[in-house]
Amino acid sequence: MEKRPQFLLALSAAAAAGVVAVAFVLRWVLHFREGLAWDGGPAEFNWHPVLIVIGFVVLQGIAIIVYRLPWTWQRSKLLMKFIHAGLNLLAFILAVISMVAVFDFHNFAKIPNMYSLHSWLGLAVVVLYGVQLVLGVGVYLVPVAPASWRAAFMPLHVYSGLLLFTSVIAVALMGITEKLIFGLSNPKYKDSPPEAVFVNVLGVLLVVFGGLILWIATRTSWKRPSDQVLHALHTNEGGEDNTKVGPALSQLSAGNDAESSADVRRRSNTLDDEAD
Ligand code: ASC
Repeated sequence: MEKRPQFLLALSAAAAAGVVAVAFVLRWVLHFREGLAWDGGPAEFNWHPVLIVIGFVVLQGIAIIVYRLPWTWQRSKLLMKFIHAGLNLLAFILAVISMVAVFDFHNFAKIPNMYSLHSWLGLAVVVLYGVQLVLGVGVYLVPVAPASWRAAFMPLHVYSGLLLFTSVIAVALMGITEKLIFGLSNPKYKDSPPEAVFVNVLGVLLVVFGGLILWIATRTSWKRPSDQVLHALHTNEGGEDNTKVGPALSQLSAGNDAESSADVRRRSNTLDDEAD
């Protein structure tokens, strides 16, 4: 792997930001707020930020970069796809439970639902995440889609995934801000009580975590080797500098300009199998 120390640095920093963000959201609801319960009250609402940070931010972030972990490159691609899909499914389930907690709490306290921009964008993101999950499983896990479809859909799958992840963080920041404005009275948010400062730091941690995950996910040289080969072939990057993706690409692309995606895919699977 190219620039392995930088990769390990970015990964450790992301892991640290993720762990500290989870610790912060737990301390927020357990120390500054009403704790956690499932009773229709404020302690039920508190599951919302906790499950969003654990599931929708951190687990989704891990799901995005599982293919980048060099020690998994010896494992089959199929296993990694199950882990990627499984983590995303878990993140989706936790996001849904976290929304049920909010609706429950609102209905119990007779607070209107779905009036804020946070709620509109949040619901949209959860629904679209579900669509992304179903399409991802349908195209890449169920062995029916032809390789040409898989390849054609991949840029959209990657783009939507990163857009959804970024949106989740943006919507979480809106939710945090809302809660601080609604929840703090005497002293108010504008008076910067300890809770306000603490939770502002949680927001900063979410942005740092998101930024690191996006950085790791968008470095082509940190891709799983067999995927680098596919990427280079699909984008014609292999033309000038074959050394970028190692000897596998030179072998694959030599005299293979008209190679079909099916061939590429078969070869890619072979590469994966060889690594097993
Ligand atoms: C898959 C898979 C990939 C892509 C590729 C098309 O199912 O494992 O790496 O689709 O074949 O981009």
